[in-house]
Amino acid sequence: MSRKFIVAGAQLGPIARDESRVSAVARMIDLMTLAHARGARLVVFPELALTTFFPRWFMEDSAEINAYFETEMPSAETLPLFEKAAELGIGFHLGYAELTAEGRHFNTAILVDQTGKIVGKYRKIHLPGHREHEDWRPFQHLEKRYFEKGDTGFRVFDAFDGKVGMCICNDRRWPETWRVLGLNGAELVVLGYNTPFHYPPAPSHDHLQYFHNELSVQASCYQNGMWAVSVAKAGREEGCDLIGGSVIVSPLGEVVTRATTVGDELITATIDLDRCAEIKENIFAFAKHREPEEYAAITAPKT
Ligand code: CDT
Repeated sequence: MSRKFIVAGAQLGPIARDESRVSAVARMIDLMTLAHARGARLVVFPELALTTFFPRWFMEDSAEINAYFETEMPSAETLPLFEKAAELGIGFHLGYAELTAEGRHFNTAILVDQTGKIVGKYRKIHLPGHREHEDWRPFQHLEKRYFEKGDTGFRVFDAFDGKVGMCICNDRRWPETWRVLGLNGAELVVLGYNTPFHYPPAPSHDHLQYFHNELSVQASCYQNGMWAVSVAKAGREEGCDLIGGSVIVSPLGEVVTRATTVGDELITATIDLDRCAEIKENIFAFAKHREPEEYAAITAPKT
């Protein structure tokens, strides 16, 4: 049985601070409908796709903070996305801010199958930025303040006739993310990101933002023999420029397709999960060629 199918990345342009979830979901439904028209079985939405990227503001009031979080999924506002997916028979990946019944806050993503059922959940592990207000910055990056480190690990889910893993934004820069997903058998990794073009701690790196984005995903797909659909929330959001550059990358590390705008834009590609074997059974055949006894430093506690 062929494991070839079409996947889509649904890049979103900016979401204003006062834009409603209903409006964001309507934009996603439009992109999902287009993805279906192009024959896609799975459409990938960005990180924190239901609201503006709120960690750019320092907030102390818990009601104000919690207003950006979802206490149920689906909710009244997100249900139409699930219903549309089930109607069209298309799966999706969605990033959102999760507030659990126990009051825990996570930067979360889910994988939904072609019947509209949640089949996988991931909570972001590598949280970038800082905890306190830093007034020298033109904008804040307070993920360490608003989220706790994810507790799901890097699990891989049986879906879309293959093994599907997830990570979120900053996770994509860490080789450990992909290697653990690879060791868990991932053949396709789906992820979303919100990456400011300007990096205040090292502004001399700004011109390399698109390069580092592709470098991380391409190297990781090649080194672990997997496909990736990596999708931005992009454009000038509340005065802060977010990079676009959504890509679909092959297990050979090639960019198969790339977004050309910083707005709402759909990218699609045909992927064949069987092609992962070209890498997994050859140059990076883990069982044959890895030397884990030499890698203890990777899991030693940080100093
Ligand atoms: N959302 C997210 O993780 N963004 C980070 C910005 C890094 S700078 C604090 C990223 O790695 O793209």
